[in-house]
Amino acid sequence: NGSVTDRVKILEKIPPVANPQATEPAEIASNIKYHAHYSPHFSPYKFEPEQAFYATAESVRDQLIKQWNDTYSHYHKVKPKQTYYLSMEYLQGRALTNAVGNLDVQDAYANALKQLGYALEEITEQEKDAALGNGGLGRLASCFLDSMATLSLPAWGYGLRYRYGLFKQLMTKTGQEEIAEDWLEKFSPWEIPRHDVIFPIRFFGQVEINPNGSRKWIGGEVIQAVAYDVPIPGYKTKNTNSLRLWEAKARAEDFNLFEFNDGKYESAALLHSRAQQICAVLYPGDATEDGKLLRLKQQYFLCSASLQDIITRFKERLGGKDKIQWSEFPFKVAVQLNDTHPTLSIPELMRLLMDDEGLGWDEAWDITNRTIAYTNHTVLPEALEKWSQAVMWKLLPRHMEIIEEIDKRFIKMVQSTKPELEGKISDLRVLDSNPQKPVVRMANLCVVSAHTVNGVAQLHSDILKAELFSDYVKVWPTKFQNKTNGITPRRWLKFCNPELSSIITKWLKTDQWVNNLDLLVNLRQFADSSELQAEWEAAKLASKQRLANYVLQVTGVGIDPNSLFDIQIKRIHEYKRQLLNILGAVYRYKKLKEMSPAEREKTTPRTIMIGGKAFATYTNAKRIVKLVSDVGAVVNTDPEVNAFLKVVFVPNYNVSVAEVLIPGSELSQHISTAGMEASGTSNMKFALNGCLIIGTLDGANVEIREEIGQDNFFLFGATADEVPRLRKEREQGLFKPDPRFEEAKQFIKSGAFGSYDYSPLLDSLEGNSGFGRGDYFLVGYDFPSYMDAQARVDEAYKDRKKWTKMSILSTAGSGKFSSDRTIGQYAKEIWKIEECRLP
Ligand code: B1N
Repeated sequence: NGSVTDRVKILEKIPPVANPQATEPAEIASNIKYHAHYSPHFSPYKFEPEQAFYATAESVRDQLIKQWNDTYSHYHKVKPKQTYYLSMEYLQGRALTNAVGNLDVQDAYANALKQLGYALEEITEQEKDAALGNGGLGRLASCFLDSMATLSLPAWGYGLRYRYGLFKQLMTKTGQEEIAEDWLEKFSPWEIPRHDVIFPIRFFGQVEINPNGSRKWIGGEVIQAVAYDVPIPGYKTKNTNSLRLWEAKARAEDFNLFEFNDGKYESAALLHSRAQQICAVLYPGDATEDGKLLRLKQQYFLCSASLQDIITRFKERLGGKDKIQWSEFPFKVAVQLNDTHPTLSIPELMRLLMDDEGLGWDEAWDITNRTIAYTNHTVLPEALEKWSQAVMWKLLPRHMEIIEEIDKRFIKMVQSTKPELEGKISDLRVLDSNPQKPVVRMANLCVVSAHTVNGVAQLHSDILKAELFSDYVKVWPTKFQNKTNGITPRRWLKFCNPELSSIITKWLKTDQWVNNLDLLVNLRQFADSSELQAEWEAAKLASKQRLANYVLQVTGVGIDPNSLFDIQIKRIHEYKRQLLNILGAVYRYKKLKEMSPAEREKTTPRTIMIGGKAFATYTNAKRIVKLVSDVGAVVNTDPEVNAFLKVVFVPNYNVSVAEVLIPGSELSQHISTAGMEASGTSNMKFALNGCLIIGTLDGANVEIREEIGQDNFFLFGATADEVPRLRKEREQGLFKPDPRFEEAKQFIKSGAFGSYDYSPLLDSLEGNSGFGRGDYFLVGYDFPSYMDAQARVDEAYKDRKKWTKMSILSTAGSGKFSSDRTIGQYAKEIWKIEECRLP
């Protein structure tokens, strides 16, 4: 790592040669230099880390594009049934490490960069995260893309190319502040603009009835959807799939030259600026009417562009046959809706088939039903989408006609086949015609229209069948399935934790576990080996050290790698109960203060780290963030106890921060109120990296505990079936709080952590406060069993041999949670698609 001039000198010795097929380090170095030299983005006379990143990425892209084109022609030739995964969110994170890893050119690139005076790790750090998602649902979509390519499945993602993704979280004196994160500031080397793939998208307007009775949607405003393709390489396969992101663009003729020349600059470009709004930001707040309309426009934009594209490809692959066999469509196309956000795909497919292709209702309905499947990701009532019928009639009049017809036919079908459900029809209907506020219930539209509905963990799927969708089960007993979520072992073990990965490969004598994660069970037989344990501990310590360096760099707080690293990272939400975690930390701090120095020495030193973003308008979530950082400020500077306890709020949690935190974790918290977290996926990432879990019987925790063994899981708390009764008892004033819970709250109220007004937060924990929801999330009820579980953690950590064994058993039991397993099940049990591997 020399100076800039050294680097330029090194660079001068390497000839710039465009060579997309480069495999040798010297050739790759020349190809990187070619991009540094001839790509117009930077001065060819400089070669600073940022420019080196872009040139390296462009070199990797050369290889990706080759494979991506080959994959496209292969699918085009073989014409397999293909899946299209529709999602409003993708949390891709960084792509460079993943691309060189999946292409298996990591060493060659590291070597090439060395010749150019750089370390690969230094270059990968330059990349911005692509954060086109909010949390678990978006990251799941990205893990799925990785697995679909790795399994050589003909399966593409569709999404939106947001100009600004998830905000950047700044921590200030007042707590969280949001600022726009400019992931496209320079440009993204991973996207291929497709000016040849473009579709018109209509909004508003009216429905015209033709003399033959057919209908046509006309008028309103029309904008264009332009495709940007992101190549998705698989691991140990040449298959490279597409993530197609749509961008909104006004037509040239919609720029009003006449007005512009007349000095009316803004109104001249009105349609251009309206088009720009559509992909401007991820999930604009829907508190205002305008925000709501924009979100609905985004959803329709994704659905319409994707379905027009899918139909175009279906016709192309039929190869110009004069009569299109529409009955073939469900044998060539599977569409998966990632939650209800792309529900408008249902009426849009109906509209395209009937109004554009001339099919009748029954045929169009049969095709739509056999094509579309829906995944539910939440039972939280506030997250179940409902759109105002009035807004829908205005924006999408033809779709509302179709939705009304679906609703009408559904009612008739239930009345004739399930008369015993007569009394339930008003709840089951797609339209809620409550005169106060008539809405369309998107989940109902999905259940009524899709051939399959799935939940994302066994417990969640059981709850869907027993509660949310129980009456639909009586109508369609076989429609409901479970597909427990998974995570990609490439990004979440092999690439983010190379130390642990090499140990696993060494002991299993194979690296096949990377795409056959079930092989990890073979580690069980070595769990008692002191040799493996020593290697395992050394790897963990190295990751903890790297994490400690990171925390110091971003917060200025020094943490001790010999303390127990305890982490909770996820979106801040009351049901996820970060408040339970911090109340536990407050109690621990108070007890440490009361101890004698000799007593303190006997405790297990801990570093509690909490990270996550609060939705900008979710005030209680923001108060929790503020409380965590205030507690940290006091505890970390208290010389009496700060050798035994640190509390750190890790700012701006995102995918690449997770890649540093997870390998360095020893205990992670997945402590949601039972029944509320549909699955969770970070729990799987932690377990895979040998981190023990303290958690409730919620979401995928249940299955993780089954797989790794109950002795290796710190369980506490009420179960999902007890929750309704406990809430009722709480309301009736029958709850007797544990004195430790009262003590922790009182300590905060006493001002120990500053004068910020925490009363709205603390009041939300009270039974009949009228404020909040009377401890709706049962923090008070679960507090004592949580503290007892934490005491078991402290004890267990003292026996390091035992702890390391438990850690090995966590990794060994995580095979089930590979997204390769999940996607294999979707492919076989829902999509009915097969591998289509490039020769
Ligand atoms: O989806 C994840 C699960 O692992 C989590 O448990 C679940 O909470 C998460 C509205 C959502 N459910 N619903 C959303 C996201 C964005 C939005 O605008 C709802 N996210 C989840 C993957 O299955």
